[in-house]
Amino acid sequence: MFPPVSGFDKGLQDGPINRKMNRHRTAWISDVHLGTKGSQADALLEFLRDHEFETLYVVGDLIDVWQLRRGIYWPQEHNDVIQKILRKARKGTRVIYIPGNHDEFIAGFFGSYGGITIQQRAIHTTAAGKRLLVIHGHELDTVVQNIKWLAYIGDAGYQFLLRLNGPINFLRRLFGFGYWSLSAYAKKSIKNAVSFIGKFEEAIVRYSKEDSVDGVICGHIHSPVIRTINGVGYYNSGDWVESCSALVEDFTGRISLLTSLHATAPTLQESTTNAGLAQTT
Ligand SMILES: [Mn+2]
Repeated sequence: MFPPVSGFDKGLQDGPINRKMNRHRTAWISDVHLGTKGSQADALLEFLRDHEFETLYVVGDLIDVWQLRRGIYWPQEHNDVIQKILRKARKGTRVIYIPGNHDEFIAGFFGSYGGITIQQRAIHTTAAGKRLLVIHGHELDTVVQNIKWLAYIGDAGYQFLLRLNGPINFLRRLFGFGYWSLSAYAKKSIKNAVSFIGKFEEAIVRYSKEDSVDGVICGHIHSPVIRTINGVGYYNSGDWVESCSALVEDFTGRISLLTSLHATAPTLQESTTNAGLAQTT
């Protein structure tokens, strides 16, 4: 006779025994940059394993095609992330994929595929009835690059620069330049970084006014935060290169930012009953 193992049935479904499954109405992740050495795919795998969502937004730059063109880097964990997202979609999570600038080839596949929808932007309605615009954020690059001129050229210039964003990057690609990276540019100096993050946040909030939304959710600048700017909610889901962050909405409509979700256990020891308990942070 074997002694009964408590919690065994619960643990069979997904992941190790006693691992706590967190349920959310919605989650947003962005800037995973699969295909680059910096991508913390193992951390994201843990997050996807330990959290369940009714809806998962992938807010751009899941795969870094710009980097892959310089040489293929594609370890197993990067495959596993894709598989895990597809599996969630099969199991009932509604997945909405909004391509960014590093995975813009995905934009050639707008449409619905089973549980996955690929679309340019989304309006998300929270459980509390708030309307939030969801975009990656690279749409604002030309505006932010030329922010100094905007004071002189006003609103018409703003609209013009917005429309220039696509063509400019098309030309850059045609002539073999990489995508102009706002975050890489900003990182050149702390002073630039602070100023550019601020300019980006203001620019995207201004952009969202056209949709008369209560807030905007984006990624792109790898700078996770929730704040209010000019009465509009600004939510940035951050990245899985440095901050390992995600936005989650609970069933009352409250949105929180989870950060530092770095991988806790590189090699899982799924056999011991107490393994899950020791990992509480
Ligand atoms: Mn981006």
